[in-house]
Amino acid sequence: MRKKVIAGNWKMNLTLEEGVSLASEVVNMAKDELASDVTMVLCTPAIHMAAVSKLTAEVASVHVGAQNISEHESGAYTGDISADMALSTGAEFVIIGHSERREYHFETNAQLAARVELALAKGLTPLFCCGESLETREAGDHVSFVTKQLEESLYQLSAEQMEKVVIAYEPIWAIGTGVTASTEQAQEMHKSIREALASKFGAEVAEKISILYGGSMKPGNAPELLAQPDVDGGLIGGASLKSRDFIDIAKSY
Ligand code: 3PY
Repeated sequence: MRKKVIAGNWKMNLTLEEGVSLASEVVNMAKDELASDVTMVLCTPAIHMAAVSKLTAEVASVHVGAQNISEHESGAYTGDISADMALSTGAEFVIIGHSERREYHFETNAQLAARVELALAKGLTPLFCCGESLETREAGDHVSFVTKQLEESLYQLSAEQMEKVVIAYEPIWAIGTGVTASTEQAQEMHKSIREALASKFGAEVAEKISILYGGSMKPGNAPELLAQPDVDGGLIGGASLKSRDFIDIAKSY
């Protein structure tokens, strides 16, 4: 059985007070309503993580994640967050390679490979993001583009390390646009990601890896997306900022 993971990416939203209030609503709703086999992750801005971790400690199914870490252990990297710093707040997960970071911060596949390795070495679970632009999809190159992202950031891992990674497929054209990939498009890509992982790490490893869909997932489309055989969860943007919507997505399996 693969892990069912519903992760919220708050991005650069909410003051500390607003974030604590949202997290506390999510924790209370999760306690009352959430099935025990669903793992929820709140990927908050870095300054919220310690306070939110105190709240999520009350419920086994809700965890905290960082939105990024540095590939360096520590040092003169102004503004960056290290894996140890994230861990010290209580975070257990970390998003690596979100398309917004690839685009606005020019993160490369090689840099992301180093971050995935460091996260694993420190005991953080990487939520590794991949996904193609509209241009790439329209050119019919989406499968080869995403496979290359996997090859260049994950294929250096051992099978044992790979089993600990969660993948999030996020087509860039569906992020923050309100456009969602059709269930067929999502399933096709998730299946091809699993096949690529199987050919590199073996079918047994690939079968264990949770692959999340990200890109305008909301309560209305979550049940259909989560019903696809290779869609194991979601990385949720805007809808994770509303406690009711976020919990309803997690109840959509
Ligand atoms: C979105 O759905 O907008 C996301 O980017 C989730 O990470």
